[in-house]
Amino acid sequence: MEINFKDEILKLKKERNAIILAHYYQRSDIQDIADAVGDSYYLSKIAKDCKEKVIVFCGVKFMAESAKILSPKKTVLLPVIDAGCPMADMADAEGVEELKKKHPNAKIVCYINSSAEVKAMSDVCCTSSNALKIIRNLEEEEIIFLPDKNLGSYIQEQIPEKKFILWNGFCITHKKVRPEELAKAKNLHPDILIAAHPECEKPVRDAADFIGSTGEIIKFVNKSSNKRFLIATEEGVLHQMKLNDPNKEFYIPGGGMSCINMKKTYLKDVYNCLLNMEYNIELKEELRQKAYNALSNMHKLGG
Ligand code: CIZ
Ligand code: SF4
Repeated sequence: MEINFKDEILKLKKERNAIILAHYYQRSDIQDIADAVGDSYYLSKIAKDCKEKVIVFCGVKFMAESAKILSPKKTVLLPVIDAGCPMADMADAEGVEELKKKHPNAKIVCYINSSAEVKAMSDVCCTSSNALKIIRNLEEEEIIFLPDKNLGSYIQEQIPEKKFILWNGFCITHKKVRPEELAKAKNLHPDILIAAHPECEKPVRDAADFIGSTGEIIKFVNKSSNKRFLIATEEGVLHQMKLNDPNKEFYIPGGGMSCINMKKTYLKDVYNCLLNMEYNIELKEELRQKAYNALSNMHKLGG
């Protein structure tokens, strides 16, 4: 007999006293069964404050790790063990240590897309929705920012009075966008509005009408009375936009922008995750406490 994954997930979720969190980049059917859908900042706040004992994190590993760092007493499950983030993997603790020695007066700000080890070496964490606020709130003039050089250079453009030392990481999904695709869309539909994520490269950001995090892009689209939008970020965000505004038209550069890791999670994985209570995220307590400081500072400075 075929399993109705949706019904079984809802049943198991109750039995396990679990909450299902889904990132905006997840598949539509995963977003539809989730208790909360959002960006990593919003989801990390829910993970911190929720009453459920089990958190099923439909996203990539650094997100589930962040939930565990914030809620160590809860069981945090990642449905697909190899759903990672290549950008997060581009930074390592040894490299951060070296930079720290070279720039002893700098504050280390890490994008939430980083490993627990890198967070543990950092002073404060940020996401694309709170990075500007957090860095403006820091007294230090020198900032080591990692791992995303594109988000880093975007922040640098907005806060020119500070000195930035940027790591050389990038998102492979956002790197694929070419500025020609944006120009082509404008030629084809002169009324189109282009929204881009700051993980895109500078020529793409420069060609956009709006730059923001996933949540900010969704808000921008929702508030606008325009009909057509080109969205330069992972295409999962279109699901909430279409639910909010079914009459608007949405386009993606190159016809598609999909993060293979975000798309590894299917309903059957969420079902197996709740059935077998796997994959359990565990962290050494010393590492967790150090990484906690960076995340807790993010909530203090970016709240
Ligand atoms: O912070 C996040 O959730 C990511 C990865 C993107 C965004 O802008 O929301
Ligand atoms: Fe990582 Fe980019 Fe995928 Fe986000 S979209 S999880 S930054 S590879």
